[in-house]
Parts: sequence; C-alpha cells; structure tokens
Amino acid sequence: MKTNISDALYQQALTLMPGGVNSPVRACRNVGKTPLFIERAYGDKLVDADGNEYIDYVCSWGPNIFGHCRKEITESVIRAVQNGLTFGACHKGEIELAELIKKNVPSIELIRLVNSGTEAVMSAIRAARGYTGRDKIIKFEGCYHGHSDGLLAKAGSGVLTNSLPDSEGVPKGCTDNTLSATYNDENSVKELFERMGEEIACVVIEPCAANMGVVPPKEGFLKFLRQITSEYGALLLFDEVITGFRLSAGGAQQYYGVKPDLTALGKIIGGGMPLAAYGGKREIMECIAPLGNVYQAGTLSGNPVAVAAGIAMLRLIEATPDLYSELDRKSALLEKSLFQKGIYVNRVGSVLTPFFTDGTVTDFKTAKSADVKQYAKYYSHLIENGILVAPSQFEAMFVSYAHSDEDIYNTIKIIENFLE
Ligand code: KE4
Repeated sequence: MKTNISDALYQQALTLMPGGVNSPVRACRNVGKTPLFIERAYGDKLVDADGNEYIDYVCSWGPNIFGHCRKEITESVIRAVQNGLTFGACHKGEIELAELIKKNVPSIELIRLVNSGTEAVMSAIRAARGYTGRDKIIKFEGCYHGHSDGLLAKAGSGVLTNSLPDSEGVPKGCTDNTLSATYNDENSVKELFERMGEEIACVVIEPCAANMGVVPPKEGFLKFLRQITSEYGALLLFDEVITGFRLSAGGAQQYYGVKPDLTALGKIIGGGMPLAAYGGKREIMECIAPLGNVYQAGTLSGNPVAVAAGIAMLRLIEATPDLYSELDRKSALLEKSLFQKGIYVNRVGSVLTPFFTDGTVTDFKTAKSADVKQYAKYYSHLIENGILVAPSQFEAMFVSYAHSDEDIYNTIKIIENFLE
C-alpha cells in the first residue's frame, strides 16, 4: 500500500501543528503508524491522498451514521451556504433543529446549541452547578467528556490512550471538585455520596461508555444512578455525544429507559458539521443566560450551515424506519465473527469494540488490561487490507447505514485471516 503522498503531507503538517494533527488520536501514535491524509469520502468509503480506498469504521468518531456524502445532507448544506455562512443572529433553522431534538429526546425541555461535545458537557455541568449551588461532580474513570479542565481527571479516550492519568496544564484546583468513581461499580458511587452527597451538583456519565472502548452499563446501574442522585438532590447528566441518535432516535436514555435531568449531544446531531447541544429540565436550563445567571455563549452557536446539516440528518433518521434494526443486524455479524474467533467484543447497537484481553471488559481496569501491541498489529493488518478502524484500542468501531453486507463480509474475512 503506497502512502508516500500522505507521508509527505504528514512531514509538512509536523512543521505546523503539534504532532501534525488537530486532534491527538488522529496521530496514530499508539498503533505505531503515521496518519493517512484523506482526500474524499463517499458511502462507507474513505479515499486517501495516494488513492487508496478503505472501508471506514471510524465514521468520523460517530457523526456519519448514514456514511459519507449522503446527498440529503450535502445538498441541504449547499443550499444553506448560498444564503450565508453565519449571521450571528437568530434564524428559523435553530427552531427546527431544537424541535426535532426535543421530539426525539423528551427529557430535553429547553436546549442550547453549541459547537462541540466538549462545550456541551462543560456548559451542562455549569448549569448543574448554577442550579444546585453545589460545586462537586462525579465522573467515571475511563469516561471521556471532552477536554474542559475539570473533566481531564482519569479521562478515557485520548488521555487514556496516551496513558496520561491527568492532563498537564490543568491547575490542581480545577479537578479538586471532580470526584472519580468506577464505571459499573455502585459502591464506588454510594461511598462518595455518603461522604459528600450534599456537595454534589451532578453525576456525569456516558450512559454506554465508548471511550475506554465500548463498555455497556451493567443491568440496573443507570437506574441506580437515577435513584441516588434524586435522593441527594444531585442532577444526573447523560453525556450522549456518542450515544445520542446512535443507540436509538431517543439515544441511550430511550434505549435503557432511564431519564436524566440534563443531556449533552453532539456528533450525529450536527450531521458532520461542528454542532453540539445541551439541554434538559426547563427549571434547570432557565438558569442559563440571558434568562438566568449561568453564563454560556458562542459566536458560531446555532450556525445556519451546521444547523442545516443537523436538520437534514435528523429528518433522514426519521425517514429511515429500518435504520436501527439494519445497523444492529450488520454490527451483529461483525460481533459474532470476532467472538467465534475468541475475541471479547462489547457491542451496543452499531458501536462495538474488539478487546485484546483475556476476559470480558466491564470497567476501566479490565479495559486497561488489553494488549495494545496486539491491537496495533490488528490495526496494521486491517489498514493494509483496506479496512480503517480506530487507531486505538480505547475507542469504538462504528457501523453506518452505508456499510453494505458485502463490505461487512469482506471485513470479516480480513479480520479472520488476521486472527488465524
Ligand atoms: P468533541 O469536543 O470532541 O466534539 O466531543 C467531546 C466528547 C464528549 N463526550 C463524548 C462521549 C465523546 O466521545 C467526545 C469525543 N469523542 C472523541 C473520540 N472518542 C472524539 C475524537 C477526538 O477526540 O478526536
């Protein structure tokens, strides 16, 4: 596989950006590779600068649930662009997108559009603190909620992959109010509430973790969090940046039947453009400026072009009745073939992770026991054979509606010959 153009571009990028990338995981350092430079994408395919084509299971880390360049979305963006790129003022698209989200995620009574998942979670936590008047938050080891200072404490995803237990540059004070619990371990949460319950503003969780690899909530865990937060007057914040519109049109809260007080969304709702959101109970969100005294703002928030992509995406979801059943069917084929070859796979709907471990992965500790060198070999074998998966054991594999059965079977064949 020739990659000299990507390699040359990478050398140039290294002189301009830290690690030559605009997001650490793309540097592929943990799989001992250098990044490909992608030229174009269509359906479930990516084409790199050297003309190599790949079946894409990264799907831009989640947004592309219909694959790349789905015409309903691209045409809607092209139309929007012709009316102007950004107004810095209200426009009706914001109402339409907000209504589409509220319709599918009824726990969201009031919503605020922002530009990234990081911003969505950071702002939701500020709303929780403003509403409760409390400072402490509980997060779970191995979960990643974006790179705001207070949340880079035993985060998953990039930080876990780069094995930085905490990020440098985050002043100690910023994480003093961040308590870490163990995913799927009720006692670790109970103990914190018993010690500091009255000081806890919210519990923030990925209702199905996907940043230490996919780790589903064990039976009753989310319900337990719902109960204990209500008991202590703390709020429950679901970070559904990945799971929102991914596990179902109502996200993980519909899939698992547990209603949070606040939700952060991103990725899919932007249709591939930089757009995210946070929202929840009216009386909580009424704390947000200009109504309330919790300040949050954004130059490009509710951007008309990004909103047009988001509206097209959510309309497409509503117009595709077999979306989630098809995603589940295709993803199950991958899961089954991996499992039959002795690989431990965690899968929920169309997000899955093959773990190179000696047993099932149920939390941060078991995820970290994975053989990342073996994963690197797996990654290299796949990419050499035209299959692109996450360049890290601690991410998810995404299946899109554009993945054909034939591509799934080709993928299985290539994975099986690696495992043999
Ligand atoms: P962004 O700020 O990257 O849009 O979203 C942060 C975020 C928040 N919450 C969850 C559950 C997330 O998964 C993310 C971002 N996910 C990572 C990969 N798992 C994005 C990829 C990257 O960092 O380049």
